Amino acid sequence: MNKTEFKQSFSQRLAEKFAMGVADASPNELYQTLGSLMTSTYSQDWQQTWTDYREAEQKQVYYFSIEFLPGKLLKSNLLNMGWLDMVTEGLAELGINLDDLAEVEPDMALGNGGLGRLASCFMDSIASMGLPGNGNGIRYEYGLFKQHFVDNYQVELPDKWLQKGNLWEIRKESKAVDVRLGGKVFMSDNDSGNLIPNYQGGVVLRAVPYDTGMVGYQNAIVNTMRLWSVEIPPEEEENYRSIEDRRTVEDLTSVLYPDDTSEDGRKLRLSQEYFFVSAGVQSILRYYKQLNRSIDTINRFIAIHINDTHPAMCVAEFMRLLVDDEQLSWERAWNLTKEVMSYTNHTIMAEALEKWPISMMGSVCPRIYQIIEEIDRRFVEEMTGVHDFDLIQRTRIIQDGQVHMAHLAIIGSHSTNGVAKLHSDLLKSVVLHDFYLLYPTRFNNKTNGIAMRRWSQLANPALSNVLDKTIGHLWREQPNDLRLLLNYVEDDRVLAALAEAKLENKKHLSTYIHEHCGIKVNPQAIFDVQIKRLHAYKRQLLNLLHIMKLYLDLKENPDLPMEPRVFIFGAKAAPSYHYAKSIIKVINEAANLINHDPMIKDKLKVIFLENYNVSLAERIIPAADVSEQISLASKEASGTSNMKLMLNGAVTIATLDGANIEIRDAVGEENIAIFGLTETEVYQYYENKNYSSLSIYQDSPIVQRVVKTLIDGTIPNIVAEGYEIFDSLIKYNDEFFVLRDFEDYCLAQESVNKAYQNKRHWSQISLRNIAHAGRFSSDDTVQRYAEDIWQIEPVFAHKND
Ligand code: 26Q
Repeated sequence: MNKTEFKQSFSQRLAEKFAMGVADASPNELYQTLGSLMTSTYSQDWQQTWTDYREAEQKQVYYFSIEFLPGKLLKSNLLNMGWLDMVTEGLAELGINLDDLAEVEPDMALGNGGLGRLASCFMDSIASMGLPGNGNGIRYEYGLFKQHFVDNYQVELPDKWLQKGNLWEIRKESKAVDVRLGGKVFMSDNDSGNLIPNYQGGVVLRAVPYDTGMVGYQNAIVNTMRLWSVEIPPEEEENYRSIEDRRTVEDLTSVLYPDDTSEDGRKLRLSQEYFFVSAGVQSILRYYKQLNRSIDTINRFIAIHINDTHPAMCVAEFMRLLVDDEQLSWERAWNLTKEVMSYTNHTIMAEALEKWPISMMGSVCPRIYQIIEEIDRRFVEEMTGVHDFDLIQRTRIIQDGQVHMAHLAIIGSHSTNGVAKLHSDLLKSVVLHDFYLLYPTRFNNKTNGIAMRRWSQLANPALSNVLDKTIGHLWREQPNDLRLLLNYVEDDRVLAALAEAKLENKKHLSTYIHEHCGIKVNPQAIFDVQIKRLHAYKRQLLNLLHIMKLYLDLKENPDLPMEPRVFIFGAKAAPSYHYAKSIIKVINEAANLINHDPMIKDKLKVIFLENYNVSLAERIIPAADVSEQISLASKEASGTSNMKLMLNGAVTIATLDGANIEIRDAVGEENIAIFGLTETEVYQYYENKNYSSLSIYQDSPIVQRVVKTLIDGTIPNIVAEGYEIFDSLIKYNDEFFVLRDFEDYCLAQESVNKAYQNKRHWSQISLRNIAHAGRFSSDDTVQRYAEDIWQIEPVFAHKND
């Protein structure tokens, strides 16, 4: 399609859909029109992709994830279709600004943070690499809550993202499957002497898939993200007369759990897990049977990936279908299951390792529980005599009345990977060491990556233009080409152009800040950014304490030589995470104090932007000068905002944690500010039990002065929260070593301040960060998953000409 044809089709579609001309249409009507033109165009490729996979009998991967966080799809689909420039220009000629339409689309926020966003970066990359892969998840009626600040507290509002419909999805009623929940099960022999399950009670629910096309980057490939929604099967209607009964069913896919660590498991969450696992695995087997191949070769055609433990029941559900329905022997079924399954671990935090009480699992999915018991029994039997008793007890699936989901995922799969080098090493040496002894070859690393096109071309056109002019266009497809920038590290014109692009982005963000917070910030100041979920281990508190130090220093000496700084936060706290919410309150109150203190002027501003999400990330990241990656070493599995910020030229202040280490290796020590305890030192403290935050507090006047601002009235309106945080640091011995790292952090901050004073030098550091970011492309990451774990290969893209 060319521009003229596009304009014509667009106007025609608008007339058909809304009986309107461009002048009368609202942004939403224009958005709907453009979207429908796009979907009806790529649907041919979508169908063709599927046909090609089936005809070639391609091995396909199914990425099971209880969260996906795609954000908005309009521009990314336009880019991938190769339409972005044409549509931008065509619409402009019709008097329409594409960005105004894009604004209308609600963020698809079916995830909490890193894990969900990673899944969506992977979906983009899998399609863009031409790899046969599908997403499998839940179509939540409500996405992650919307965050508002009331009286500087976080308040959660429902995210009704589907209210105006969702033009990217297709409801596929004919592909629905039934999922059984609850009831009882007992096994008996059938006529041919095979053991079969008999179910009593419980409910049968319909899982209806909604498919969304995952458009590959200009390769005519469109893969599928399949999200399941619950419905009452029409034939069961009479059993669901009361509103209450109906509601218990609808609840199943109603809301995303807003916690990014599992606290005590709730029954509804377990039901959600089984629901999407069972629906997904059943539909995979239905597809496979259409191929008319022996069930014994299913591992050559299907790979199932378990994204964190939430879908770990895939192991047992796959066994159930092979053993109960296909009547395979346990041994055959088990060998196939292990070959099909693979698992990614995203955390070492003990409280986030999922466990379910056996009574709950027995009541939600009794047959699955039986199968897990049998897997556990055979595991113990197989290992007895080979490994020592204690090791077996520590690694078995069922312990102390609980089902350990990570154990199920590891035992039932052929691959377990971490998400950054350090994290994968810690899995082997500490967190999952026992399993490493049992299955050394199953462990591997796959460092996370990001969808480069979204986080550079789409989010940062100003930088992209500079790159095009400097190193040509190829980086857009080959992110490793960003290295060519290094040839310009002494080129003043390029350095100035980079600085100019950054300034432009900072001006845009300043406008947004003014509109949303009523605060004027100086675009020439250092924009210092910490954006991620609010969590004690991520240490937003450390950032705040340093801000308070700067504040006190400035109060003492208003002429302090210091580059003006704007500290920018974006973070949601889990609604039930009291401490995290207190941190938000305290940062907001400190911001209010500092921003309105006439003595401070433009030197220091603190901005906490409400409702951090993918779209807000796309505004903040291009404007960032400094990237805060300050988790306690060993606690952040990888991080991915660190990669996005680096790609956009921000300079990182970091602990040696997660992928920060690989970022340092990429850019070199002179181009990153590293501080703080190493993971080894942290573990030494654990071992020797010799950390005392109190003695640090007592020995350091600076620490004392800063920590006291929490309780001495310096920050107003935070009596309860101030004491809560003060106590966490002093009375409860500072679990995340904030005080231990404080002074080193201040030094790192000071070095950043110094570096910024020399603008040319700063631009050079920034350039080196951009130049080395290519290695974190999720295109490469999924390629490694494809080769090492899934054993899938690209299809040759068909040509649609
Ligand atoms: C579990 C049970 C009940 C309710 C909620 C949950 C739950 C939900 C989400 C547990 C964990 C999560 C999300 C975890 C997560 O986002 N982890 C991050 O994953 C990123 C991608 O690998 C890493 O970069 C981050 O380091 C890691 O924190």
